[in-house]
Amino acid sequence: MPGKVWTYIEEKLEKEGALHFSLLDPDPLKITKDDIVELAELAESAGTDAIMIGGSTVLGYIDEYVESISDAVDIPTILFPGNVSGVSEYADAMFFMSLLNSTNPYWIIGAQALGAPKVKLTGIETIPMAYLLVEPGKTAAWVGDAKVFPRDKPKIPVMYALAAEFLGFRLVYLEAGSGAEGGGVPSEMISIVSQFCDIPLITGGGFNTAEDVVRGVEAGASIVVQGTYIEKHVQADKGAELKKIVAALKEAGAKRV
Ligand code: 1GP
Repeated sequence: MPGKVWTYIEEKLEKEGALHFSLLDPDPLKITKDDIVELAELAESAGTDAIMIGGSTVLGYIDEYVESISDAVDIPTILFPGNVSGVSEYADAMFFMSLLNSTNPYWIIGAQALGAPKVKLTGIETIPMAYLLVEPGKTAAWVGDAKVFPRDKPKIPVMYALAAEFLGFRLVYLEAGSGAEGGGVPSEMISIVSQFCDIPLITGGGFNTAEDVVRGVEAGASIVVQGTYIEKHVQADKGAELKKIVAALKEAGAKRV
């Protein structure tokens, strides 16, 4: 049975056409707990629809960070685990992900099996998501042994996205990698994948401006994720620019309802 967070996503997508998710990386070498909580609060005030928590190199403290973020915001917190270490009972849900274009079975099913007993014990809501890495792929591609999709070959991810749909995944994530240059996944790739595939498309990696985000939605993405932008800019202007980015995304989304 679909859980609360999935129902929230589906209902909001139906009403608003597109959603904005903010990704926070709970890496104690990079950010303090107080700062990450402030970012989550600012992102929520700016209108983001959910907080994703995770990264490719999560180093300890995940529970403490996730619990503090979940206590501070009313919007859903969703784990975006980079490995078995990214599981925490304090989030509202988790993306239960498989990196389908990895060359290493560990990232396709091994980590999932090793993490599954803890996930079951926590009782956390799981949302099955196919994770597909596009050039440059950045740290996620290196860690995940991915055979990244070339940016000029949009038809290859279509095959993977269709396979994901037929395997029962609820979402397909086209990921260029955190900090990717070039404004995110190419529009043509988003467009062709979303045309052929009936499950919602989520995309991220390098979407830094309102223009990037609107381009993603206009190409066919249902959810656009911003991480680096939030980490670098939101504290300085207290989320004023992020509010404009989210508003621009919602305007583009409304045209699809
Ligand atoms: C990474 O897609 C996300 O998994 C976010 O990417 O940090 O480039 O926004 P950015």
